[in-house]
Amino acid sequence: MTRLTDDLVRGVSGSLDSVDDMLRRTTGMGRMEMACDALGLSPGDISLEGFKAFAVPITSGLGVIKRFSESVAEIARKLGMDASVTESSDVTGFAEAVNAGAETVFMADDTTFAAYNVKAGTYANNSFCTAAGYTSALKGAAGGLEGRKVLVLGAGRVGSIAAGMMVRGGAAVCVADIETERAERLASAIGAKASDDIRKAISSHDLILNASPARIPGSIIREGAIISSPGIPHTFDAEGLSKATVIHDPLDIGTSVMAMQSASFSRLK
Ligand code: 2YJ
Repeated sequence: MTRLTDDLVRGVSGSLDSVDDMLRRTTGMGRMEMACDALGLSPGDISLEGFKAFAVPITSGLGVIKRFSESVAEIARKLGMDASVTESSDVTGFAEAVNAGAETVFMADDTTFAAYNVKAGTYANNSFCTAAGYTSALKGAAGGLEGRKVLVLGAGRVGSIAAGMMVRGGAAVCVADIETERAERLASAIGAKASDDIRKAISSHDLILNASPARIPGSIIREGAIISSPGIPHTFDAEGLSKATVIHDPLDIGTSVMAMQSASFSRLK
């Protein structure tokens, strides 16, 4: 799985408003509406009054990513939470958050990014929430996915979850992966089709959920395509960006869904 980097996270703080604008423009939903839609909820279903959240820097593995915890807390604040970063890291930081009355504690190592709800004793997971957020964004931008052909690029964690969600939502899903067998395994498990020709699959789809790190050349993207693209690194050329509506940010969409799912564990009205 791709790990975020200092460079990818550096721009997040400054782009919170533009991500919200981009979501409104392309999907008709702002961050809050998209996050709730991804969870099958409405903003009015969750009360965030006095909701305390903390992001705890985690030093294990490859260590702390500059501004990661700060950016997570900023995203939670944009949703109306009282969110901050703990002074301490790791287990001491977790204890600090709980002692300060945290309802949700965000923390990520190199494998898992979780938003643990202290009251409910359960957590929101970034892979599920990223898949749900980008699926909701694609659905919003496409005006619904039922009966529509959607290509899922990448049969990893996020792609697999998103593909399953879209099949259950009535979309005709085709899965492609550089490891053809992985795409075939996923497709047969969820009732989708698999393609062994990625270029052909891209050029024959108007709706794409790109959960892969692949660079998609603009020359094979259809004019007017909608690409909901959690994949990191995010590399589209000028031609691709001019032909397609591309929905992407490195942290905001997935984290927003996590924040709202975690809150829903204890604050559903
Ligand atoms: O606290 C920190 O600053 C770091 N330990 C954050 C690490 C962030 N982790 C990742 O980027 C991993 N790829 C996990 C994200 C899960 C994606 N579904």
